[in-house]
Amino acid sequence: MIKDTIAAIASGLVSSGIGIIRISGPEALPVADACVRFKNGTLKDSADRLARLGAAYDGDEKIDEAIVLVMRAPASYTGEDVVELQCHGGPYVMRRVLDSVIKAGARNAEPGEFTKRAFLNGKMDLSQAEAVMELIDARSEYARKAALSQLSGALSGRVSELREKLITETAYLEAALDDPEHISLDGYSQRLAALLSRVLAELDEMIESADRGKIIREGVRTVILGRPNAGKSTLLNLFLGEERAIVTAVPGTTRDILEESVRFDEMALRLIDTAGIREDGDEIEKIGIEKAYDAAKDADLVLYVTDSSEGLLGEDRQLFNKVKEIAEENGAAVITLINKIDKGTPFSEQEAGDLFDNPVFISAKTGEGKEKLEEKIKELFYDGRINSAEELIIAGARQKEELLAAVAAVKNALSAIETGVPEDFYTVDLMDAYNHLGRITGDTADEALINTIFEKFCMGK
Ligand SMILES: Nc1nc2c(ncn2[C@@H]2O[C@H](COP(=O)(O)OP(=O)(O)OP(=O)(O)O)[C@@H](O)[C@H]2O)c(=O)[nH]1
Ligand SMILES: [Mg+2]
Repeated sequence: MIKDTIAAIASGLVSSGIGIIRISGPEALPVADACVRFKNGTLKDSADRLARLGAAYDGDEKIDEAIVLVMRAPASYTGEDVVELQCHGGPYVMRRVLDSVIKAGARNAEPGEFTKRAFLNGKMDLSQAEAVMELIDARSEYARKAALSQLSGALSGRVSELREKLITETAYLEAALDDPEHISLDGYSQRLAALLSRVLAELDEMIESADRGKIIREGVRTVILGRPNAGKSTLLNLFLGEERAIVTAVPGTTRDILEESVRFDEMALRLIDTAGIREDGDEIEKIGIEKAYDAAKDADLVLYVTDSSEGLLGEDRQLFNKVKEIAEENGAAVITLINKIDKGTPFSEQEAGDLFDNPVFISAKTGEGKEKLEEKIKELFYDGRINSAEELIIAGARQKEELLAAVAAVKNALSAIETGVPEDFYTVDLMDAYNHLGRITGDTADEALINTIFEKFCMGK
């Protein structure tokens, strides 16, 4: 049973128009009463839901004006009595109000503790609670939609359906084993095998969604590579719309890795600018080149930039082949940018296509060709891989592990059926799959798992 009352700044410690101090727990109303005053009356006997102008006090000292919101249990975010004080959004003001609330008997909330209470009070399941953070962290339209659909229970719904099937079969099996005179298992194994194959297919689909999901959540990890002076930093700046990276006519300008997030359409890219690759750089440059190769190793996409005004240099092709090898080894896609077309291009698209993968003609300086590049990225990473927005169900890394464990258990059951092992052996596997899926929704989650999930939350959520 949760007995204590918690409080935190829910709106983040940055200057903003309004700052919100959230109080939740059985003593939320008396605690708030001790630190707010109204023209008349108190919160103790307020309506179930209330919004009222008052003032936040520390003892007899007025700290700020505040709109006071009351949401009584169970109709609140946490399922407990909740009071929110909306004061002015200055970090200092909010701290003073929070201090006063703590003095009045609340305790500082741990990160994610409000949402953890919502979970413990049955307001949402574990995958929905995880979706709260995903929605806060969403960097693109796809990420937002995926998080919202998980928050609305789409993933939990599918997982629960599968669990339902597994438990129904287990119950039937056990009943039959207990009462073989009345319940026959003739032909049952075949029916069960067919059902488990369908379950497997669904699990596989969800696992696949997790792999796509990483790109949707975090953005396409895009590493810009090429020879010195090809225009890599200019390209980064073009995407950012500002002079973020230093650009000069001197080859070897960029020495270190530079990482920035950009958005276009419904997607997000993590763009990584690197040092131009050549043999004869100085010591600093050599370290930069090392880092460039390292970055390429965990890229989803490599943008290989070449200076077309220099013609089709042999060095460029050599480096391209090396980069392509690294990309292929690590499962990354490659797009070649034939850059500086504003200076005129001494070769055709056909010739570029023969030498390089996915060539896109572009001028990083003028922006010509940027749309074609975006189209290409969309084609490689999004088209046909993302279902319609409404059914955007994407499993996260943690969920994927449980799905994989469930797959292993279902496969065990299937091979037990195949080898004709007695029925009571498969119930163990079915229950195993059932329990792993339960860790996604939280039905079978232990305290340690729950704690590790909520520890990652931000303060005040
Ligand atoms: N005309 C023209 N010049 C460009 C274009 N892109 C880059 N440049 C110029 O090429 C030079 C090198 O550009 P950078 O963006 O610094 O090239 P880089 O690949 O980052 O070079 P390093 O950091 O040295 O590896 C600069 O003078 C840019 O202004 C382009 O599309 N057209
Ligand atoms: Mg550069």
